[in-house]
Amino acid sequence: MLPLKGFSWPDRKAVLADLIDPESGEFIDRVIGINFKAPGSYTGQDMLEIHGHGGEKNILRILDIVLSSGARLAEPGEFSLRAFLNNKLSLNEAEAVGDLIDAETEVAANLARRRLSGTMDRDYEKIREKLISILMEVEASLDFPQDMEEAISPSYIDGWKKRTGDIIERTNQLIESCDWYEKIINGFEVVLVGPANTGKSTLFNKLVGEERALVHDEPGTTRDMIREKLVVSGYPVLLVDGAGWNEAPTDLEEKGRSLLIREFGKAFLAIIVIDGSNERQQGLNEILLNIKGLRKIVVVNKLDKGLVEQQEPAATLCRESNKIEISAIEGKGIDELKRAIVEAIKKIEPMNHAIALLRHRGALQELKDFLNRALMRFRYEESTDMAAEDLRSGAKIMDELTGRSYTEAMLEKIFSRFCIGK
Ligand SMILES: Nc1nc2c(ncn2[C@@H]2O[C@H](COP(=O)(O)OP(=O)(O)O)[C@@H](O)[C@H]2O)c(=O)[nH]1
Ligand SMILES: [Mg+2]
Repeated sequence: MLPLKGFSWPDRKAVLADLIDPESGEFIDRVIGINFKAPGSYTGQDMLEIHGHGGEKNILRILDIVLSSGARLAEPGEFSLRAFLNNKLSLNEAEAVGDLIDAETEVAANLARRRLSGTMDRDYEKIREKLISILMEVEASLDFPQDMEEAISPSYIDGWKKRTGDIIERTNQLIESCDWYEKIINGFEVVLVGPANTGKSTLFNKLVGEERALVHDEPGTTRDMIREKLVVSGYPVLLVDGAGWNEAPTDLEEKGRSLLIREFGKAFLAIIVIDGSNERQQGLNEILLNIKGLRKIVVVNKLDKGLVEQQEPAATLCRESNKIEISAIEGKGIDELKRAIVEAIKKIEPMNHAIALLRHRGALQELKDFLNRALMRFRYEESTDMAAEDLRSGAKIMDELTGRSYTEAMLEKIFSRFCIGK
């Protein structure tokens, strides 16, 4: 029993109490104590919360008294682990708590909240149920072939095919949601690209809000790649400034260019910056060739100098895209550009379904492979028992994803990233 004077242990009621040092009898703090009787607590066990006045010295003294009265400090994640073991929290919800704590942007926090509200568990449960109902029918057709003669008729198999196909589609959406989540954590990579001297580095600095990249009127100033993380309307963006394109690159510029080309493979979006005060854009054809297939925003810079009519291929590019006219130096059009970046991001946002955990991507991929195999066997009317085996493997994966089966190592990995007290 803790040395709390006046504390009378009612369940789930805040009680004002004086905390006394049991050794010296000295008054330590006037605290609020809340007693939670099992199973009505976060962990599902008996719990006592003590709310003292803030301040490091005071809190440490309170902690000291609690510890010398027989308590011990919790391991990182121990509260949530106990909550999981006492069925207060699903494994996925516990992990969402970790994600919520780690979230660096509002969007990431919202995704974690969506998971914490159980949307993902509900999605997984639905998939598991659907999968098991197909499996049961297939197994029945194997166990009682005579009774089920009808059941293995083509119309039945068609039903299995369709239902398996539906689960595959759902699994695909979840895998895509992992890609989205990864970008929410690591940032949507946006690469600035264009001929030399069009103002890419000036724009980079403007977007980042500091003088990060060197700006110079001499072409070829930027050769190395510079990256900076920024948050645009709550979305994390990894902005990359690299070498420009000119027609006779030096060795060093050539190296910078190949670095940039490699970057295009990972990028989410390219911002093509052209100099609107100049009618000819060096190397633009080659640039366009290199960013083929990438999402694009065209930016016409140096609005303050007055824009001139563009020669090809810039003329066509401007006509066919939603170009944005800006002055990087004066900061004109920057908000519009930011809006366009956010719009491109939002286009791929998974709206109406759960966002899976990154840790689940591998398992979801495996599930999809098993289901595709089962589908193939149904389609080519290969032996149904092989299809059943694939479905069973898929169901096993769903047991893991729903937290029905887990290993010590998994728990260790999930809960060890929590900080103490969670
Ligand atoms: N007038 C004007 N000059 C600009 C603008 N943006 C960049 N510049 C100038 O263009 C030159 C090249 O800029 P920089 O950012 O280094 O271009 P980069 O080679 O594309 O990175 C510098 O002299 C800048 O001051 C702009 O919006 N208006
Ligand atoms: Mg530059």
